[in-house]
Amino acid sequence: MKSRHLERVKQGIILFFISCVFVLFINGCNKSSSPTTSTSNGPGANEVWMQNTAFSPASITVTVGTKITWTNKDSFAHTVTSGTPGNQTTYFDSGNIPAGSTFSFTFDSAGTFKYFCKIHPTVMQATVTVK
Ligand SMILES: [Cu+2]
Repeated sequence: MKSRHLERVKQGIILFFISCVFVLFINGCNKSSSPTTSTSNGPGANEVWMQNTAFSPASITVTVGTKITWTNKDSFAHTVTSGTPGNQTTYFDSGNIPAGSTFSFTFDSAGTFKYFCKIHPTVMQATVTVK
């Protein structure tokens, strides 16, 4: 009786260690694959976020023909309007971009294009440089 009981305990311990190794192995796999899924932590290439009442990045450089997409990450509206607060130009104007929405514009000519948000002109000013 006693030896049988000891065998059961031994088997139990072995099973416990096997499952521990298995769990560690699974966790290790999840950890090693997480960097590839964490790429959505910031704006991607040719992308600008409107977040915390700011354009991020505030300065972006692209090549002629590139389409830039602005995404409104805030819970209120913004605009993407060419020019400066005192001197708006007619190159592009998104109108109000609601929370969670996007606006895209393709830059077909080289130059330095300043833009701003008409709702928050004093704090939201940025530049697109097209080469
Ligand atoms: Cu704004």
